[in-house]
Amino acid sequence: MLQSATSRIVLATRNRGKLGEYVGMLSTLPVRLLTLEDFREVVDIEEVGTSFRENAVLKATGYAAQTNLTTLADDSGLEVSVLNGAPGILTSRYAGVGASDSERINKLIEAISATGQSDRSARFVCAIAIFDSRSKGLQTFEGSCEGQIALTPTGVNGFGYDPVFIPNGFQESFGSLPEIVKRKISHRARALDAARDYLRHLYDSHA
Ligand code: ITT
Repeated sequence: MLQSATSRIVLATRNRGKLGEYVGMLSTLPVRLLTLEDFREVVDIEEVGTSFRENAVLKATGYAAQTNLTTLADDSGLEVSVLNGAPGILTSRYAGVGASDSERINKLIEAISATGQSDRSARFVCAIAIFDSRSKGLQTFEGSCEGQIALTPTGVNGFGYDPVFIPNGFQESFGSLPEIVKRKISHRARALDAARDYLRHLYDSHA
C-alpha cells in the first residue's frame, strides 16, 4: 500500500518502556511512528482524570491538538485486590513524583504485607485512546492482565512493576519471562489487539 502524507501516528508517551512495546507491537502497521521527542515544543498534559480511560483521552486529545497528527495515548496501571484496587490511576506516582521503580515496588510490597492478608492477586489495566486528526474522531480500547504480586522482585525485562508481576498461568514475573510473552498477553497487548481493526481501517482510509 502507498503511504500518504497523513500515514503517521504519534505515540504520545514519555515512558520509554511503553514506547518500546508499542514500536514492537505496531511494526506490521503501514504507518510511520513518531514520538513526543519528534516535537520539541510539546507541553506535558496533566493526568487529572478519574479513570484510566479519562486520562488516556486527555493525553490523546491534548497531544493531538499540539501536533495536528493522529495520536495514540496509553494510560495504565496496577490494581491490587487487598489494596482495594490501589495504586490504580496513581500507579506511576505511587511513591511520589520522581521516585524510582524499585522505590515504588518496595512501597507496594510493604503495603500488601501490612494488610496481613495472603491474597496477592492483582491486575494490570491499560486504556488506549486514539484521536484521528482527520475525522476528529476519538476511540478508546481497554485490556487487562490478571496475575499475582511476587514476594520479591526478579528479572530485568520490561519496566515499572514487571519484576513483581507474575501473570496467571506462569511461574515467573514479566521481569523474568521472555519479552515476547509480555507482548502477547499483557494488558497493553490486549488493548492494542482490540484497537487493531480500527487502526487498519484508519490507515486504509488514509492511503
Ligand atoms: P506516559 O503518561 O508518558 O505514558 P507514565 O509512566 O506516566 O507515562 P501512566 O501514567 O500510564 O504512564 O502510568 C503507568 C504506570 O503504571 C507506569 O509508570 C508503570 O509504573 C506502571 N505500568 C503500566 N504498565 C506497565 C507494565 O506493562 N509493566 C510494568 N509497569 C507498568
